[in-house]
Amino acid sequence: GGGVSWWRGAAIYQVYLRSFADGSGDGVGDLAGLRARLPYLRELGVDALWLSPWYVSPMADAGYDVADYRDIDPLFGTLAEADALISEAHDHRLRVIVDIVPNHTSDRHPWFRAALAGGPGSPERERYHFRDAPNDWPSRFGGPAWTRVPDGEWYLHLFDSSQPDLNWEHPDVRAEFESILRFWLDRGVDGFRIDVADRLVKADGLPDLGPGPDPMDLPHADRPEVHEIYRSWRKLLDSYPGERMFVGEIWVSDPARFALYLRPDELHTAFNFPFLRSPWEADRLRAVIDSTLASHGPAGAPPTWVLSNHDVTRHVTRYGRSDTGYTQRTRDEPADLALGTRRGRAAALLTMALPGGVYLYQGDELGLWEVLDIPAELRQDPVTRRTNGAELGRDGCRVPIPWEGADPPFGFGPGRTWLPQPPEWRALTVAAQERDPDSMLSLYRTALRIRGDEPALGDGTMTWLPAGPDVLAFTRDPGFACVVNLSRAPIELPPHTRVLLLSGDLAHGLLPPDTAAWLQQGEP
Ligand code: ISL
Repeated sequence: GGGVSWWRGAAIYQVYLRSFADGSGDGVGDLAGLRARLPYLRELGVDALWLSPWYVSPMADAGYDVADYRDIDPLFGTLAEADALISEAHDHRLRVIVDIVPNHTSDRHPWFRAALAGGPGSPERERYHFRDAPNDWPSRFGGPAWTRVPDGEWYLHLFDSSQPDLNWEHPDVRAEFESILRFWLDRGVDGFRIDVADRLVKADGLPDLGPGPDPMDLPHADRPEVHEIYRSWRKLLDSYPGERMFVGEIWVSDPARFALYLRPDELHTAFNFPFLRSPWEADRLRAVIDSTLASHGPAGAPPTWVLSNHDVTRHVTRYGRSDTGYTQRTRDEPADLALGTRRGRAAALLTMALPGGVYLYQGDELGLWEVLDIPAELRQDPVTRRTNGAELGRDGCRVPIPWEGADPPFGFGPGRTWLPQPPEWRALTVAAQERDPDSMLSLYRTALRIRGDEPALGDGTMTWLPAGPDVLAFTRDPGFACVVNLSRAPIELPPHTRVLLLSGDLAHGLLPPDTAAWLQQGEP
């Protein structure tokens, strides 16, 4: 509705640039490819794009290892093309959110090079965490979080060894990131996605985790001092015209601690990972929806709903498995893709009907599944290497988008793609799905159109309706209801309602299992 900040109810589409569309012909997606496909995104009906990192990078972690925060990697294009993308997106009424990576730089960043050259005790080393000896912290990507340099000192990296953690106690670090935020705000971006937002500050003295770390007092995550950074970032952002926003990548499981990031003078929104992690079970989903609403209520921040991103197993695959783990741990967990797709369709309607904002990861709207059979030698995620192949890594959710045609590269670009696409994706190309009114793409387009027109949807409140076991049913005012059947049996729709949209056909007037309905409530 009028007057409400756009980001409170926005549908935001994650563009994973290297896998979206290839304009240059090198097999990697880029800004030229994205610019050519902006009409597709406008047509889809999303409000904003979040672009994964596009900065100069040696690409050890697909760009989450930044060597220059003020320029575009040549793999993706130029700064002039980034400017053009921002202005063309705005012409298409799409806002642009960029990814900021403040926890660590690349080991090729001039600061880290200077720190290596400066040697032990040099002021350049103080911008990172150098020590005589490591502590017991593990890297998130496997192995220890410490690497030794030739002069004998060790540096901290919570992720890959090519991603040294910055020391956020250092005034240079604070000043530099405020300057980087201004650089991109001045170029017209509408917001920032903050990478690993809860990890920036580490406990004094970098104490060991010990045998049973206290989950409420971790030395490497969610330190109380981190909030001061976001208070100053918020002031900076608010000094710019227009409604710009932050979305934090916050993996803090305690709802009260999570909510602290969403105080009115900190971040506008954060990704809802507890929802992403939930298996396709009504009771679990209901509980996570309730705790989400409870944790967002006090701060007044809108919730977000996320099904997939570039770090997790695609939800069509997750929902088609009995083990619903969200990380790519093991090799050959089978998935029933027909079941996962049916549930994915219902989940799309569920997330788009819940109060707040919704995130789509590119390919969600096509029903893409996790690609499990990428040959080991083609895998690029450092997770695969650091765990010696024990973990599959995240390449399977990063496979290039199939646009059109009967064979790979499916119009992604002229030649071979940086990761191989499954030939079966010929049924899932944009072109094939545009022709099919029952396709996932058609469902997303219709749902996003209704969501944009319907005053009840987006920001606001919801009320649970009484429903049978394993059924989620709720209303949004005025006059909108959503029913999701997670049971094994068909169910009746609530009385005095008219169907607006279904994720699957009714059977004899009943809503089948793993199917969702959007309904208009009215008089009998
Ligand atoms: O700790 C986690 C979950 O409990 C991880 O998911 C972790 O927070 C996540 O992997 C962080 O991801 C982000 O930063 C990484 C990068 O590789 C990811 O792609 C990015 O989304 C390092 O920059």
